[in-house]
Amino acid sequence: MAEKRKGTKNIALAYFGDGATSEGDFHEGLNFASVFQTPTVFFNQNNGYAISVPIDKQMNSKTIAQKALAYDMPSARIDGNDCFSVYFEMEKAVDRAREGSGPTLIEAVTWRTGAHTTADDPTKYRPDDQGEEIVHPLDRLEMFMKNYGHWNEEWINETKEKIENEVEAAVEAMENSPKANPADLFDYVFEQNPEQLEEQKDQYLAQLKGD
Ligand SMILES: Cc1ncc(C[n+]2csc(CCOP(=O)(O)OP(=O)(O)O)c2C)c(N)n1
Repeated sequence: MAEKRKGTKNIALAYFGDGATSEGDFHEGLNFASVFQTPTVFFNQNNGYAISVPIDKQMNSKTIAQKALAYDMPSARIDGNDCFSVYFEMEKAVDRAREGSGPTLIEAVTWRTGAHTTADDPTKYRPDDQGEEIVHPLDRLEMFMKNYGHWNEEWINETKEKIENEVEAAVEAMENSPKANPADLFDYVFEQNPEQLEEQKDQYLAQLKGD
């Protein structure tokens, strides 16, 4: 909305999971964007689970895309594992936002191949064979490129090497960056910390020092 008021062609992209759509903020956000016709694209990554909660236990609607109807907002439910579908639907929504035609909701249906976090164990709540048939989007793209004669082994290898080097350089830069000051966790929220927070800060810093 700020960009709209400033008169720029900038837009905002909001990425969120299926679980996020059951939070109030999602609905407030959609309503606000619709009322003020903000240049926003809401991109929902529906991977079927909000940590351990399957989508049919989390909502009673058939799709996430249909929720846009209530806000009179265009929406699309697409195959989120299809790079082209994601690209072209996103392009349409971005163009619409840029030309001042308001927000869009995209529901990209995909699958979480691994755990939610390292603390999560999906074997506890997902049948082992569920999602077995899903082909990874990059593997699908590779198959497409090979089938249609766009696969250039040399370019692929060069690109892989370039990306690996870029990631390694970023990791090295990160590892060599100055260590954060743990006291920052407690500072800069209140002008003056409440007593309890000061106490926690002292305890925490003492613990880090091994006192
Ligand atoms: C406001 C708020 N409520 C609850 C949580 C706890 N929480 C963390 S992740 C998560 C589920 C998110 O589900 P989804 O949006 O589908 O993301 P995904 O599981 O696909 O990563 C919840 C409930 C939180 N981080 N913030």
